[in-house]
Amino acid sequence: MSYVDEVLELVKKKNASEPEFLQAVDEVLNSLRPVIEKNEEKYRKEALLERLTEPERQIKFRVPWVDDKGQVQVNTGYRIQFNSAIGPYKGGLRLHPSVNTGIIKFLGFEQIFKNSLTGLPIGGGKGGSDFDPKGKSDREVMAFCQSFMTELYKYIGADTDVPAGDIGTGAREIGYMYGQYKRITGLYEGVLTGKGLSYGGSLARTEATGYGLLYLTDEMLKSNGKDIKGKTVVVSGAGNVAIYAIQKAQQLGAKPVTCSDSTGWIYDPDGIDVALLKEVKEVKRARLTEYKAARPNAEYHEGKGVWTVKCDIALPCATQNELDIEDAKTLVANGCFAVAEGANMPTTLEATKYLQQNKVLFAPGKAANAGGVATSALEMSQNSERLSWTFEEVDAKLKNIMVNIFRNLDDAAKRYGVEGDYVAGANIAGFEKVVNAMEAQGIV
Ligand code: NDP
Ligand code: 2IT
Repeated sequence: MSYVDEVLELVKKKNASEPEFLQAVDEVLNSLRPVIEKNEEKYRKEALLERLTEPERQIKFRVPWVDDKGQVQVNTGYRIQFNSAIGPYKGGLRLHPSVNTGIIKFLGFEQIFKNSLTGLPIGGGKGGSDFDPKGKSDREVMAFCQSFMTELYKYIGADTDVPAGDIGTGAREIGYMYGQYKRITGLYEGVLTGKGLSYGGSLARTEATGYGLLYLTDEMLKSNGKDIKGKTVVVSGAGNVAIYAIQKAQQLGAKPVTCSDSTGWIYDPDGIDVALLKEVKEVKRARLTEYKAARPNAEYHEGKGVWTVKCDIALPCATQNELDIEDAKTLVANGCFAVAEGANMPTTLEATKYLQQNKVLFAPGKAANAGGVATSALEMSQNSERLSWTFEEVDAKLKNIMVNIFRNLDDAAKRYGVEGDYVAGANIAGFEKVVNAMEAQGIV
C-alpha cells in the first residue's frame, strides 16, 4: 500500500466521527501524492504525514455565562493548535451552534497550508465555540466572550497563538475578548487580530478576505486570458467575506447579483447595493428581508438557491459544503467558467471534481481566502513595531500577496505535471514550506 493510503486509512480510523476533518485530509493528501511518492521511504520513516494530521495540542473547555434572565448557560470552547512549524499558531475563532471538534480540526488543518501560502511566518490553528451570538443582547455576548477568554488566555499570546474572527466572531466579539485578555494578563499586546482601529487593529483587515478573494480571482482570470470586467458574479453569504467580495467585484467592473444568509437569499438584477447590505447586516444585524424591503426590484427567496442564478463567476462565501454536485452541474449548465472559494471548504469533493473536469477555473479556499489571515499577519507586524500603516499600504501588500499566491500555486501545479489544477497547486505549494521547516526542526 502507498504511504498516502496507509495514512488515509489511519486518519479515518482515528477520526471516524469527524467527517469535515476527514474530507479536508482526503483532499490534501490525495493531491500531495506526486510529492510524497518522490520521497516515500523517507517520509514514512519520519512519520511526516502522521505528524501533519495530528494536532500539536487540542484544548477543550467549559464556558459558563449568565444570560439576561439570570439563567446560567454552558457552552464548549475549543482551541486547536495544529502546527507551529513556520510560526505561532494563527487562525480564527468560530462562534456557531454547529461547532464541534471535527469542524475546528478541519479548519485548523486547512489553516496550516493557507498560512504557509501567504509567505508570512504563521502556523496553523483554529478555535471557537458552539455559542450562537444570534439573538443575544450585547451584554450576553460580552458575558460569553469574557468567560471564553478567562480560560483561553492561558494558551495564547502574541508570540505563541494569535486568534482572530471567523463566522459569528466580528469586531464586537474581538473587542470584548481583547479587553478581558488585557485585564487578566496586564499585557497590551497583539494577541488577537481583527481589532478595532482605536486599539491596535489594522486598516483594511475588515475588507481583506473579500478584497483578497477578488485580487486572486482577477489574477487567475488574467492568467487564463479572461477579463473580470462586465462579468456576472453570484455570491453566497452576507457576512464579512461576502460583503467585501461584492464591493471589490464592483470596483473591478463586475456585477454581483446575489447574496444569502442562513434563512434566504437575494437576487438583485440591478447589482447588489453594498451600502444597503452593510446597513442591514453590519449595523442592524437583520435578515435579508430588510434588504428586499428597501429594493423593490430585488427578489427574496427562502432557503438555498444562489447557484441557480445564471452567472460567469461563482464565489461561495458562507460556510463549508454549501456548493454540492447538483449546484456544480447547474453552474456548468449555465455557463459559469470560474469558481473561487471565499469560505473554507464550501465546495464538496464531488462538486470540485465535477467543476474541474468541466474546465471551470477553480481556486480553493486555502489560496483564495488567504487575504484575511495574511492581513492579520500584517496587523501582527504593525503591533510588534508599534506603528500603523495606511490603508493604501496594507491594501497594496495584500494585493501583492494574493498575486504571489496565485503564481506560486500555478507554478507548483506545472512543476508536478498537473497544470491548471489549482487545488493540487495550492496543497503542494503550502506543503513544501511546512515540510521543510518540520524536517529542519527534528522530531517534535
Ligand atoms: P460571518 O459570520 O461574517 O458571515 C457568515 C455568513 O454566512 C452569514 O451571512 C451567515 O448567515 C452565512 N452562514 C453561516 N453559516 C451558515 C450556514 N450553516 N448555512 C447558511 N449560511 C450560513 O462570517 P465570515 O464572512 O467571516 O465567514 C464566512 C466564511 O469565510 C467561513 O467559511 C469562514 O471560515 C471563511 N473565512 C473567513 C475569513 C475572515 O477573515 N472572516 C477569512 C477566511 C475565510 P447568518 O448570519 O444567517 O448565519
Ligand atoms: O479562515 C481564516 O483564515 C480566518 N478566519 C482568518 C484567520 C485570521 O487569523 O485572520
